[in-house]
Amino acid sequence: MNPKILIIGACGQIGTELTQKLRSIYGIENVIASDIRKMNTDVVNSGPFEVVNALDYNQIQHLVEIHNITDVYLMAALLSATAEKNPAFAWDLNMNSLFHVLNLAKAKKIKRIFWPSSIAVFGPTTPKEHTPQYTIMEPTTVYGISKQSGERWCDYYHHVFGVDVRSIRYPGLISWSSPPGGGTTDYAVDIFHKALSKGTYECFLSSETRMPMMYMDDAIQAAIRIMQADADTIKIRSSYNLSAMSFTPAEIAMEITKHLPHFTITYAPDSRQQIADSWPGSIDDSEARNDWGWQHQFDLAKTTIAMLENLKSHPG
Ligand code: AKB
Repeated sequence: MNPKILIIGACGQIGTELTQKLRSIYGIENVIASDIRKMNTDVVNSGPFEVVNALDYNQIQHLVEIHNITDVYLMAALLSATAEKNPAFAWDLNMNSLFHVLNLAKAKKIKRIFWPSSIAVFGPTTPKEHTPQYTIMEPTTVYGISKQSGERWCDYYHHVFGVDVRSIRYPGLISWSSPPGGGTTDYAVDIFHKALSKGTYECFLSSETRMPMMYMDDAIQAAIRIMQADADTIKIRSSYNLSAMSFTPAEIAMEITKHLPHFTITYAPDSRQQIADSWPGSIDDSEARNDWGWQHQFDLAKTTIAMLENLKSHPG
């Protein structure tokens, strides 16, 4: 039987593409998109849409009941750079929206939850290269602290209450159809826009800052794959490491010049540099590959081609 899906935060960077993909797989009527405002016409006009505040348990419960929801994808969150500017609200949104959905599952009102975690759960004391699934985790950002706490609660709700929650630790995400929203990895999206519009880009991180990244198609594929997997193959109920590629600003700039030979990059690191320096350079995701068959499709070369082609054919 098809799941009946509610996406909370459907107008954000991941939610926008996730909504379209889930609608193409499960049918438009089976995927209810929701967000705090009607912020994205593609999402709002392509199927059922509800305005919901992710901090309001009663509103979410009402939607779950009237639409007979089985699966919730909770995508609403404040990302790393924005969270540093508003720590109290970031903690409130990132934690309490998760509790609401976990409690709905505990009360058996929904069957499955997808909740994204992040490489931000790691910190400066974590091994930097090939960061293992199980390792030292001392995040130094508000966002990282909220994601690490969220992971512990997911694991707790699974083991104590039998809640079927599934999660992955996303690296930086690169997408052309929707802008990123206040993260430290956003430069890897901005750079393509500026390369095409201006031929030059001033990067807010230093040239050698290596970070794990992923093309949005892979990120969406991962979310759907982990949700489709048999419950007993999901051995980790906190969150799975997930990896596709790692590069520095200098390396992505070099890749862009293969297609736009006159492109230039300059560097003016700001407060986001400190956040980036606290995160891993590369991730070991063998558990996700072994347990539920995760495989990425896009490396840096393929991502660069996809970004440039899609932005050229969909300007503005
Ligand atoms: C951010 O930069 O905050 C996010 C993330 C790595 O979770 N893209």
